[in-house]
Amino acid sequence: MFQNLLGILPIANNNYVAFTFFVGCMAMMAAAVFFFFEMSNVEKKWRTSILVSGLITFIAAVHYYYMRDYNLETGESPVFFRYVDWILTVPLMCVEFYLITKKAGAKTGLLWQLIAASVIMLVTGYIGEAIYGKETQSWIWGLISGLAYFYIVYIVWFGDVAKLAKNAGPAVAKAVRILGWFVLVGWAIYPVGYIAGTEGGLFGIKIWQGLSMDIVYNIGDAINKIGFGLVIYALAQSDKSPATA
Ligand SMILES: *C/C=C(C)/C=C/C=C(C)/C=C/C1=C(C)CCCC1(C)C
Repeated sequence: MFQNLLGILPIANNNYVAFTFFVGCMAMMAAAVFFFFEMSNVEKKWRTSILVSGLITFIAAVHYYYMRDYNLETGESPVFFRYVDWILTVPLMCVEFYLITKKAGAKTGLLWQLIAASVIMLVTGYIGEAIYGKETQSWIWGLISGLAYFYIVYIVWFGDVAKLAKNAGPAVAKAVRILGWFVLVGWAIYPVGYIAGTEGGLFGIKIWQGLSMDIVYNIGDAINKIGFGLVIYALAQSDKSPATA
C-alpha cells in the first residue's frame, strides 16, 4: 500500500537526486518570500541587502524548478541550468559584500574584482563539466576555477573586504567574519561535487566517486544561499541604528 502510494509520485522510485531538487526548490521559495516580506521590518539602510538576499533565493527557486524537471526527464545532471543559476547568484553574493562594507568606504572597484573572480571561477568550472567532464583533463579547469576561488577567499579574509569590515563597526565586522566562514567552508562543498562528478576531478585521483554531484551541489546551495541571506538578515536586525552615512 505504502509502495503504491509512493509509486504515484513521479519523484519517488528512489530518485533521491530529484527529491533534493524538489525540496531545494521549496526551501528557496520559502526563503525568498521570507526575505521579501522582512524588507519592511528592517532599517531603511539594510533594505537593499535584504532585497538582494531575496533575489538570490528567488532566482535559485526558479532554476531549481527547471533543474528538477530536467533531471526527472533525462536522468542527467542539469549542468547548463546549474551554471546559469550560479552565474547570476554568486555575483549577487559579491554585491552583498560590497553593500555591507560600503559604509566603511568600499569602492565599486572591489565589487568588480569579486565579480570578475567569481565569473572566472564559474566559467572555467562550466567548461570543465560541460565539455571535459568525461575526460581526465577536467582537472585543469577545476584547478583554474579553484585558484579564482582562493582569490575570493583571500579578498574576504585578508584583502579589502576584511580591512573595510574592521572599520564598519562591530555588527558588520561580525557578519563579515561569519560570511567569510561561509565562503571558506560552505563554498568548499562545491569542489567536492566537482571531484565526485567529473572524470579528472582531482588531478585524475579517484575519490568520492560514490557521491552524487547534484546532491552535493544541492546541499551546498541550501547552506550557502539561505544561510548567507540569514546572516545578512541577522545583521540588519542587530543594527537598528538609523543610517549615519
Ligand atoms: C549559490 C551558489 C554558489 C554559492 C556557488 C558557488 C560555487 C562555487 C564556489 C564553485 C566552485 C568550483 C570550484 C572551486 C572548483 C571546481 C569547479 C567549481 C565551479 C564547482
